Amino acid sequence: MAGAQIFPSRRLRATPFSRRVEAAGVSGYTVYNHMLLPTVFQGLAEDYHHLKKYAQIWDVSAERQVQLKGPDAHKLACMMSARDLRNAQPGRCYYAPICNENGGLLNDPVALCIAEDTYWFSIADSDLLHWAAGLAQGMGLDVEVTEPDVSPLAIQGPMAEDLLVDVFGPKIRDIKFFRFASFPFKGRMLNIARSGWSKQGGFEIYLDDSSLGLDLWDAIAEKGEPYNLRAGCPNLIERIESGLFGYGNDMTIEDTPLEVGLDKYCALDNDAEFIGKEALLRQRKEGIQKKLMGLTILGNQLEPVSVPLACLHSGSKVGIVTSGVYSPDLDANIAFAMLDKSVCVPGTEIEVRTSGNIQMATVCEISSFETLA
Ligand code: THG
Repeated sequence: MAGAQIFPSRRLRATPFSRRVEAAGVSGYTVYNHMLLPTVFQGLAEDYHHLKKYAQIWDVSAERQVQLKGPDAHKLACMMSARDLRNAQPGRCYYAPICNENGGLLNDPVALCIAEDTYWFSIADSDLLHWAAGLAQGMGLDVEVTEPDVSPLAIQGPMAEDLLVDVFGPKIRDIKFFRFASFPFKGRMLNIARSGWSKQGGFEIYLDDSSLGLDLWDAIAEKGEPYNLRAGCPNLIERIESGLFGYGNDMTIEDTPLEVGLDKYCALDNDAEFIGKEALLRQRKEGIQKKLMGLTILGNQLEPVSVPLACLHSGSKVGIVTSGVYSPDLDANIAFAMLDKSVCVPGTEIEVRTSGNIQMATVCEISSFETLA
């Protein structure tokens, strides 16, 4: 990839905010749900320090919505979601692992209950639309499954709340974590949730009319100066420190929610029915063979992991590093690794094969990165 550019075409979709993202000097993209998702602006570390102090505006349009609408929308949402959505309430968001019949993860969206007969699954990077539409067909359900014109714009960072109060008014403060409410903008009502893929606090605005994208960006940017607002994006360093997993990187169809530590989002102890439940119950009974753990890696500063790095213990392969990077604030290389259960005890020392090197590493709980500071 060195120096090469991503060649544009219709398949690689722009977003309602792309022109502003480019004007702001985006310097790296990834492809996510067939769409451009920024990864870097001024530099991974520069973006990270700024995110932890000020406010950033993120084009996360690539978190596409799979909309279920109709009399059977609730039924389909419940069948798809390992999270118990039977009592889902309009105005609430639910982090909802989606499994196949073997318990393998297909996606890990945020599910929004828009109305009793309307759900949005705000998806990670996989084509969940086809699974949902196929289930609706196969089960003979009365529900429309579509990808509506909805593009999330995130405002993240400790100053995000004050900034959005200046744009949308003081009612912004009343939105609780993982809830949303609707706010007027240019004659439309936009859903705004307190959520987002960082642990610095913030909101996600679900723009449901692409033609207003630049106006929305500009309305926020106009009030941004007191908060040192910059364009940003989900930040690799911050999200690893914060224990946020990325589908396709830290988990795939080969992994179950139990192996990724998402047990608490799975309805295994009540009579909720969902696809994959039997497999997960069986796995819980038999015990998992691998688990996503934290790692601190000694030695050279780690470059962002692009291919899974082999983990070794006494000469045998015991797993892979799925994401990893050097954290300036922790002054440590931190990583997620899918590891054989034999080494999943915090404190266990293993080796990681980085490009041309073997580096010593210590297994830890993912939640313990913050205690390294
Ligand atoms: N926002 C929206 N859509 C998304 C993401 C997002 N789709 C893709 C991806 N991110 C989905 N993955 C996650 C993972 C974690 C969280 C959100 C989306 C998250 N978790 C909280 C935590 O870990 O503390 C709390 C979850 C809860 O309590 O229910 O925020 O970011 N729109």
